Amino acid sequence: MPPEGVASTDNGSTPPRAEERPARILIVDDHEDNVDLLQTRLEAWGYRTSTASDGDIALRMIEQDPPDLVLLDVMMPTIDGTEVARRVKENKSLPFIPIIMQTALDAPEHKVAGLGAGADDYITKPIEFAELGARVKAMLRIKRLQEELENRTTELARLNQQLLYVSQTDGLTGLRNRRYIEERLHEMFEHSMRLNEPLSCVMCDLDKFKSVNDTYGHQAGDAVLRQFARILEAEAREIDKIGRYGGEEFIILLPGTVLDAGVTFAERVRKAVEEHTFTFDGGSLKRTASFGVAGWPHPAISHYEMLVKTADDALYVAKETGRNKVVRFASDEFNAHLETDGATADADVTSSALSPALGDRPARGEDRGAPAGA
Ligand code: GH3
Ligand code: MG
Ligand code: MG
Repeated sequence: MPPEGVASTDNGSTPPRAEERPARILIVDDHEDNVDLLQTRLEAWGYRTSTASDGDIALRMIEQDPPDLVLLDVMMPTIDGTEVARRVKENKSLPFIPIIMQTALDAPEHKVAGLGAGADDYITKPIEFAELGARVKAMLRIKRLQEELENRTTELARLNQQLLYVSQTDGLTGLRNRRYIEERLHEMFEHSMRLNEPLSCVMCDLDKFKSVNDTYGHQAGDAVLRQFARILEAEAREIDKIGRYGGEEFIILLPGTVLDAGVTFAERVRKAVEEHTFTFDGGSLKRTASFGVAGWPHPAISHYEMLVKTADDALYVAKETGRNKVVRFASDEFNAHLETDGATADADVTSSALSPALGDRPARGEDRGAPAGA
């Protein structure tokens, strides 16, 4: 009989392969003679065995050190085999353990009860050894397939997690990428409208960043971007969403935050950037950043895309009016700039989100490009 889980010839004389330990079978029977007989035969086939003389002991052994298969007698004192099968199959902390019930030939109801309780197969007494060998082998094959399936499922879930992370993350800074932020923004905006909760959006962009690359090289530029990301993380709250929106442009979504508080946050970040000395391999440098802040509720903002657009417009004004500053959407400064910029926008109408002056300029997104490694 060539048993499963043990490489062996039909007479079971070949020792198990070294890399694969032979399957361990728990024999549960209250008749010592039966136990001895089964144990001798299974061990002769190369399996490892352990034995239990009643259901209580069997359950304890299974829980402590789950065997690969249980050969389970039905009629036993204390807990009978059907109950043992039921408890083993109910215990979700256990791996899949095939159970073969040993039932009396004249008690078909035992087969029905055993299979109903979760046994995987049965064999009738007196036991025909050729049949026992075949059934044990078949059950161990199923167990191995089951384990392979579980391993693959676990691996697949791990890979899916990894894929999800990569698809949402900016490779250079480790921040969320634009796609992720836009998805969250959509959700957060809907949520805010539903619960009438404020939501602020900060767009920020490093000032004269191109010159970092031009003067110190791209590696130094990358180092600055990474450090800038860490400053944003240090200043934001756990619930805020920080993302890299483009090359050297970042976005922060601040749920439950009114425009004033969004401006305070941006001002704090601005100061932190101004005070920070960026270091890179071979040197250090100082840089500043500009910020545009918009917040819902605002009459000009009725759609989540408009929240980003208005923050971006404010950022544009911050750049135009000197950099290293925070500009609030629809503030006096914002509106005054639009007027000098040749727009007809009226601060009270607050239609500037879509004003010709800002609408005509090249969309900031166009020169953003895809961030390296995003
Ligand atoms: P401004 O103050 O108006 O924002 O000027 P700026 O130089 O920061 O802006 P500009 O748009 O002229 O240049 C942005 C530069 O950012 C150009 C691009 O090469 C650089 N950049 C974009 N992504 C990366 C990146 O991943 N790594 C590095 N090192 N540079 C990047
Ligand atoms: Mg019995
Ligand atoms: Mg810039």
